[in-house]
Amino acid sequence: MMDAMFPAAASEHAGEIDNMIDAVHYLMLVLFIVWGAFFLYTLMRFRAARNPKADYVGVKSKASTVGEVLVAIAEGVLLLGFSIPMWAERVDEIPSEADSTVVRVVAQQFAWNVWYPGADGVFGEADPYLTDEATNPIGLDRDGAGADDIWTVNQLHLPVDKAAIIHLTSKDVIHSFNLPNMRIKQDAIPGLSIPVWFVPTKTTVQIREETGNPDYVYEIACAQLCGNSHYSMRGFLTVHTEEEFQAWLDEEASYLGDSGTDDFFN
Ligand SMILES: [Cu+2]
Repeated sequence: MMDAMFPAAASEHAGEIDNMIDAVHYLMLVLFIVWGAFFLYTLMRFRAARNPKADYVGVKSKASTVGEVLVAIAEGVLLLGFSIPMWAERVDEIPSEADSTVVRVVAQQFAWNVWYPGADGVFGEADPYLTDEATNPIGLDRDGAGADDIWTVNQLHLPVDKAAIIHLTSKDVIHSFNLPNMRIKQDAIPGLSIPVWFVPTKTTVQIREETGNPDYVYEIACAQLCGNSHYSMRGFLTVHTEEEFQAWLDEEASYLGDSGTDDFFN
């Protein structure tokens, strides 16, 4: 019912998250009305005019205790019955890499470096001493498995209807990788590689049709205040059909000339 207030949903698990948010808000609405009414009732019932002498016994009804227990039970059901199982699926049921699109995302002040393993499907080595902010922000070693790796800045591309596993890390401070349409948000922490997974269910073309907005884009936001240009940490996710995705990868690979630089920003 509150769907219209959420960013357009475009992943397999988005509906579950939205239902949970709805349930929490409806519970809060009920609490607001019932506790508010109870508060007004007590103001009237125990007003000075009606109670000229202090009453040292006070309320004898157990109604508020019963109410508190019912609320605690409802919250327990939301937490143990819905939230924790949903979270467990995110962190424990990561699909196999063989059946997924596997990407690394390296956050930094103030951009998202997106790294694909290239044609061999194997990520190369990264060496901090090779890092060059202009030509090699991830410090990719082009010798060995890294020869065909592809990286972009602020441009994540994925095929539709296939699990995407994103190994998330950060070069400097804590960032938070947020794909609002995919209902994904995870901190990127220096020194840790954290897997995030989801299944995008609508291509960029489809979401543009659905929203009636020909310029609609899936955004990557940084959801953790990470420095003075935190606001500018805006990336884009493009969801393709499988064929379009392959064509995009091939195009990116075609820029891997003999120049030894990676100065493509697409
Ligand atoms: Cu950030």
